[in-house]
Amino acid sequence: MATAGKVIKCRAAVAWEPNKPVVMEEIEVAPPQANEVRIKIVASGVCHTDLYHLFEGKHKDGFPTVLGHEGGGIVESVGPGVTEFQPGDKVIPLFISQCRECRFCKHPKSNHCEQGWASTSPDVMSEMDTRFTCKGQKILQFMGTSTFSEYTVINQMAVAKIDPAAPLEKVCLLGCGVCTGYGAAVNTAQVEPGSTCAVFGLGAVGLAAVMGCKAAGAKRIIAVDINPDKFEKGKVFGATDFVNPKDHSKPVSEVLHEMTNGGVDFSLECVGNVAVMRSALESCVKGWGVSVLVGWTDMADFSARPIQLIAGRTWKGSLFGGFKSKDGVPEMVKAYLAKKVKLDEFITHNMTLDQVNDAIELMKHGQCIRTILSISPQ
Ligand code: CXF
Ligand code: ZN
Repeated sequence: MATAGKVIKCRAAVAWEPNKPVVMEEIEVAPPQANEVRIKIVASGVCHTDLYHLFEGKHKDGFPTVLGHEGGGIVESVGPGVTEFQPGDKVIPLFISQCRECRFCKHPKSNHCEQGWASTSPDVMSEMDTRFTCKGQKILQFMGTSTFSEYTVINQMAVAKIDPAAPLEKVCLLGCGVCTGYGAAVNTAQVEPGSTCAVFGLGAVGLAAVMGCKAAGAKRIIAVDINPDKFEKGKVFGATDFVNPKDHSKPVSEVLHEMTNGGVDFSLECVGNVAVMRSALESCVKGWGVSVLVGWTDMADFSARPIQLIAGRTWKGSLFGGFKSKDGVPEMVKAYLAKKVKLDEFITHNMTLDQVNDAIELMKHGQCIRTILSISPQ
């Protein structure tokens, strides 16, 4: 490549400060250093976590940054020591790494690799080390990825090589939301055939959780959302029953207990709201019910009565659906190509990177499931 070893000037959406529209800027992207890969980003989804950082997060040191962490692209060049990737490879950036060497990578039950940004700066959700500059200033890389940019640089332990036949403008969704929801059902809850499940929140993560419950053989999947417009999509992914908590005067957990003769086997919270987390737990059946926290927030504590767990319920959480990222993403890409996993149905809008602020507004007002931004031509 003519650009290998050189600084690339390209376009990126820079979030200079919280609560402000992002700004399209020309940035400089340094060549990849040892064990790093420079990637031309082709497409990126807009995930709620991008908005969380911009509008809700703790905002400690997390700016200026380039948001975006649900992308797909093509390797432009590789740094010294990289043997696994070559220019032209199709890849998905990973916001949790898989170094394969740390205690967590070696343990079969965890995907919490110790090597990535999340182990050093989970509060600010930004990586301090960066290959970006703009107007003489260092620009942080959000969640170690930054996919709202034509080019980015990522350590190879946080990049997954995928099937060259995969359409990047669809499989980019496997970089966050779809793996997060699907894996929470399949890997973390370990939903069983014939079981009854409840999914709270029908955004992309919740819909993917519904799809995971169905794939695992659940017989009944109760979708819970305060916006009934989302129920139609819920049906597409396999939901069998629909509950709008606003239609009932009693707590939604009581409604679910009545519908299921004592509570669901598995519940998944896909909102990121501590009151909903409690409802999801309380909706489970005593004795064996399992409730999984999938939605993200670090702004409030949660609470519940100890009897809920003493009575035999299990409360657990899931990050990136429990998938070991470098292993899991290529497998999910294969599952999409084999039509075992849906992706197209999540996409409600397609835009260009220049329209990123419109995409952010849509998401902010709950008017989309996923917008795909096209970033660079393939
Ligand atoms: C995120 C949620 C916040 C912590 C890291 C993972 N999921 C994707 O957006
Ligand atoms: Zn995300």
